[in-house]
Amino acid sequence: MKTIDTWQHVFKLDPAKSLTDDELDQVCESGTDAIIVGGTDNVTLDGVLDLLSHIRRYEVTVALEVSNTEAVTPGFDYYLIPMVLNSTEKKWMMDLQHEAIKSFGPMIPFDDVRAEGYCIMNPDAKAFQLAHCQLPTVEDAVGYAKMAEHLFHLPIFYLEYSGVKGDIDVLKKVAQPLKETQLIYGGGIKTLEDAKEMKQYADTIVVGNSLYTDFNQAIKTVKIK
Ligand code: 1GP
Repeated sequence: MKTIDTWQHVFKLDPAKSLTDDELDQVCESGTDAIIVGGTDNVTLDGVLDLLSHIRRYEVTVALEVSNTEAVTPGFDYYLIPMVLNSTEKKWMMDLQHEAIKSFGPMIPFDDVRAEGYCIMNPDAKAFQLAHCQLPTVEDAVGYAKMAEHLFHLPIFYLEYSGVKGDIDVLKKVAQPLKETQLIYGGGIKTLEDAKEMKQYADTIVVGNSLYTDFNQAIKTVKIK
C-alpha cells in the first residue's frame, strides 16, 4: 500500500459511470499511486462494491471518498472525508461529518480516515452546486489554503476544478503557503501535458472524467511518474 503523502498521480473512478473490464484492468495495472472511488450523484453501495471487487484483485492502493454514508463499506485502504471550505452552508463543512461520527463512531477506522479541505473552483461542477458554494477569488482560495494548513491542520487541501482545467496561476499561488498540508489538484486533466503542467505545483494530481471520455489519452497521464 502506498501512503497518501507519497501519492503523485491518482485516478478517480465514479461508481455511477462505467468502464469496460479491460479498461478497469488497465487502470489498476497502470502504475498509478492509488485509485479513489468517488462521485457526486447516484453513488450507491452496489456501485461501490462492484468497483471495489474488481480493483481488489490488484495491489493498487484504493480509497473511498465518502459522499454518502449509505455507500460506505469496509475493504478500502483509506476513507477520504470532504469538508467543503467554500460552501455557504455549515452542513457541508462539518454537520454531515458530525452526524456520521455520532451514528457510526465506534465502527470508524480513524487510522485510515483523512479529512480533505475542499475548495471548489468550478461553478458548473455538480459538487459546487450541491454544496451551495461561493466562487472564491484567488485571494479567497489562498486564504482557505492557509486555514487548512495553519488553523485546521488538515492533512489535505483539495483544489477542485472538476470538469475543467484550472488556472495554473491560482494553483501556483495556493501551493505557496502549503508546507505540511498535501495539495491535491483535480480538474480537466486529459493529457500527459495537462498532467505535467498541474503537477509542477500540486503534490498530487487526480484524473477522473477523461477516463470516460478519452481513455487512451487519460491512461497515459500516469507517465508523469
Ligand atoms: C474530480 O478532481 C477530480 O473530483 C478530477 O476532475 O473529473 O475533471 O478529471 P476531472
